[in-house]
Amino acid sequence: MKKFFITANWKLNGNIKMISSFFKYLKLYSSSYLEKNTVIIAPPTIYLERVCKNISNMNIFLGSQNVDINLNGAFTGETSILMLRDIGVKYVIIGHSERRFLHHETDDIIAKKFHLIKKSNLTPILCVGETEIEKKHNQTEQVIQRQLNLILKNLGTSAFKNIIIAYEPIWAIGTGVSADPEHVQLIHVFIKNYILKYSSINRNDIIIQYGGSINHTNVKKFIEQPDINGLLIGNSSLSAKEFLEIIKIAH
Ligand code: G2H
Repeated sequence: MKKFFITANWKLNGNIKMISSFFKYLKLYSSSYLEKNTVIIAPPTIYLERVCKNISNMNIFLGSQNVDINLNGAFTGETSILMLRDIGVKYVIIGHSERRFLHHETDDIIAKKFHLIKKSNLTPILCVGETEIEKKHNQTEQVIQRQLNLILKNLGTSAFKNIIIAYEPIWAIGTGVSADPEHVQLIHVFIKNYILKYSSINRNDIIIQYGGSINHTNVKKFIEQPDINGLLIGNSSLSAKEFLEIIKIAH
């Protein structure tokens, strides 16, 4: 059976004490549950190394929540892909709606980041998704196409090899109201078909996570959908107990 990809996106949360108790709990109770799934944890940049030490003998991969478009130089406050790779990061989240809207990241910036991550042999987790208004106007597919197009244009048919896409309808993020799993399934099929139109990759190699208000009570129906290949989890990944509950259900 194919692996399921579960990413914890801690966003701007966590501290030294939380990290220590989080991994103490996971080490005690996770045992075999981590093996069947690919589990990725993306803490705030300042805690990447600390998390890296904690996962050293666990079946968990290190993810970053962001990366700069520059490799080095006079860019105060930024972190480059070379630095992330240097400390053991394997996955990088880009295009999250919080970065698109709060940090004014355009499709162009996101496409540059995508390219850089792939060139460095790390795996991008590219977030796409529509706002509530766009959904009301039936523009979901159009918005997602726009979010994918620059990447396709820049990288061509190989663009979507060895990457993860996360479909995150913006209205479902951190609201406690998740999307309807069957609707998400349809959107994932749409994304896969769109990618396959322009790529030489195998359908089974396209990995699409769903993100938006996932918790242990609503996760089962998402996991049951054939084209939901993983989850990007915010709030519910901050508690080791809740996060592990979700992993166990996906097991
Ligand atoms: C969506 C998700 C994780 P949450 O942003 O990326 O957050 O699970 O809190 O809705």
